[in-house]
Amino acid sequence: MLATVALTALALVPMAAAHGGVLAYSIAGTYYKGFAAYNTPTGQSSIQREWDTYNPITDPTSSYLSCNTNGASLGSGQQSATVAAGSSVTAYWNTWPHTIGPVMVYMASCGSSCTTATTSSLNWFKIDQAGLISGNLTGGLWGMGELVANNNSWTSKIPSSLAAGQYFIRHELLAIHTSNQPQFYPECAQLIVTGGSGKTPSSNYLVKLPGAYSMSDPGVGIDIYSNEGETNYTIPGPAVWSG
Ligand SMILES: *[C@@H]1O[C@H](CO)[C@@H](O)[C@H](O)[C@H]1NC(C)=O
Ligand SMILES: *[C@@H]1O[C@H](CO)[C@@H](O)[C@H](O)[C@H]1NC(C)=O
Ligand SMILES: *[C@@H]1O[C@H](CO)[C@@H](O)[C@H](O)[C@H]1NC(C)=O
Ligand SMILES: [Cu+2]
Repeated sequence: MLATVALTALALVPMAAAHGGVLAYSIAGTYYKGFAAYNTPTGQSSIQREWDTYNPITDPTSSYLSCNTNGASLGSGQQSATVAAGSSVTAYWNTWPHTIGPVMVYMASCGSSCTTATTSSLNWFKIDQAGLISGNLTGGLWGMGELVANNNSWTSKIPSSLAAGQYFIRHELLAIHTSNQPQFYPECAQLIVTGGSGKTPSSNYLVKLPGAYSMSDPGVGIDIYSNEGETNYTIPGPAVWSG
């Protein structure tokens, strides 16, 4: 019995270690711990929405695509980071095991409250992305490789003209090392943006998640090994809105 329990625990660890997500943030210089996946939300307090597993989402139309598994709010434990438009946001992952695929960062306005918002109903816009930076599909430098080289972190700027208000920031890694089997790793955190100059993205920059991606997108249902000499990659989703 004890042996069975020990083996089960051992079997789970490598799976968790093989993937992961955003564990913490530095927002305009202040450090915030994220939600602790694999733990009950009861008693947790975080700016990050709940997420329950280090495993990827493998269906681009999954209902969890916006903010990961059970991305419900933490009730009274749910917090938001107050930050001026134009500030930098750094997300920190666990030791990230994948280097092939793009990094994408989105935001969405929540209206009056992010804590009560249903993330799949929001209008998301992209503020940052990096796909194939140089070289070819199998041997080149990807956004995700740059993330790994940079202390498993990614820094983006909140557009300085963005209208003040309550927003999500959503970091997404799309690992494409397995042929025709995308792996999406999204995590969301709540922000209260101050300052700015009242600008908002027009409708052609706004998408629903799920809704923006499909397996037929060239950058989603992709077999990099059958096209390894190619040096172009089409990052899925809308164009970046820079304000
Ligand atoms: C590297 O990332 C960790 C969080 O994973 C952070 O605590 C540390 O400050 C970072 N180091 C540097 C040099 O930024
Ligand atoms: C892809 O890039 C790698 C690294 O530069 C190189 O070794 C390899 O030959 C390239 N593959 C093709 C098919 O061009
Ligand atoms: C690379 O460009 C070609 C020609 O435009 C296109 O057909 C192909 O889908 C692109 N590859 C990727 C991975 O986006
Ligand atoms: Cu993985």
